[in-house]
Amino acid sequence: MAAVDFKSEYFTMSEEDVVRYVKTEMDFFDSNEQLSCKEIGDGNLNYVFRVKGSSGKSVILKQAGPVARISNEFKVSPDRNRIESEILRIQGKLAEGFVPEVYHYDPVMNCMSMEDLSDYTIMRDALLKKETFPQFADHITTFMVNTLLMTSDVVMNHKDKKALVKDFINPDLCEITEDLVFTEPFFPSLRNDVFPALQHFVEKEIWGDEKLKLETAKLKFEFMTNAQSLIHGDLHTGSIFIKKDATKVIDPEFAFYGPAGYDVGNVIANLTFAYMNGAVTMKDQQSREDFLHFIEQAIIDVIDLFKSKFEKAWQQHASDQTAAYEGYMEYYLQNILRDTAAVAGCELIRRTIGLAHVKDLTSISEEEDRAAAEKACLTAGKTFIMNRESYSDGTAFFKVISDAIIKD
Ligand code: SR1
Ligand code: MG
Repeated sequence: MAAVDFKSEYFTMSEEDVVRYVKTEMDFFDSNEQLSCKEIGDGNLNYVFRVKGSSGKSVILKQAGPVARISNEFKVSPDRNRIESEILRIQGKLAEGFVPEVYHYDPVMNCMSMEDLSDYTIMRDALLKKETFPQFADHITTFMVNTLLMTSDVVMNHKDKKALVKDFINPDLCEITEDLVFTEPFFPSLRNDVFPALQHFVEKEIWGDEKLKLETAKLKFEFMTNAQSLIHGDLHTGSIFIKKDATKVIDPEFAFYGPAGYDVGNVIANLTFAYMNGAVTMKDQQSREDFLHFIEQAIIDVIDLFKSKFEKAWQQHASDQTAAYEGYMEYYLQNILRDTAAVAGCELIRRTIGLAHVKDLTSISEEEDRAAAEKACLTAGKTFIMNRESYSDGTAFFKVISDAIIKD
């Protein structure tokens, strides 16, 4: 077999290529170890390989392909792998212990290797099994405050921050968000995927609502122009590895300088999907109550802990002179909460009727239950967008979600 050259030309690797790559391009394993490799990616974009050695050591290798896995309509620059490896290193410094360790990045093969987190579970899957994680809100708010406030103009030297804005220009991935989150769900785009029982509801309440559409236009342009913080850009529960006492954020390939509330809003919306799933599928009353109570508290805590940690970090780290003017911090934080509500709304709607769905909804087997959960997501989503200026604490956020459920 001809030797594979990993140094001159990019190609998408098979499991066998990855074994050869790890042997020749990395020094992670001892030379005499037997290696096995499995492609384990279940995301919409990339290929993720786990390579195990006979000694028990293992490593993850992630490669960006030239098109998205979910559909080859999306031509996405493999440079996203550079963005991902660089931002993981930055986030690892700002929020130590909350992201996997990156071992290497290869700009020819557009791949990176990192710590194997096989003792963790993807949070969406764990929530679908109705596992609870009482420390989650504390962990994710530390991660978000540290990465969002510390990369903003409030804290950073403004020229250094602008250099980062340039490094993290991410046009292909931003275009996906502009289209899939802010545009297509709000008109009958061919790429939408509406559960048939909801067709009339969607036509009237979403596509037929001109006021809602106007608000989404405002939000889309804010997303494109507000270079506030170096955001993760896709912080849903499928981008979080979790176990009882630890949380790791993965997959930051959508990172760019955008509105801080984009990350917080994604966390809120994706906890809401887990809540809606539990609300319609759980039959045992006590387990249902316990699970729903855990999610309710997590939603409330994400907002309230984000606020209190943000205020504390601002007092400690704000460096801009004008940021210290009385009232400015409160104004800035309330704007993040407004953006959080708006983005939670868009995420709730786009994951229900857009191209990229979530298992929390699609796995609901009873048609009536799924329709009820999806309607509640759309109703809460609309309320969040239309009334986004109105929410200042976690209880107010949660009320939108509980009010959206049709009670019989
Ligand atoms: C074409 S990618 C579809 C979705 O998957 C990613 O995780 C992002 O959320 C994106 O919108
Ligand atoms: Mg992802």
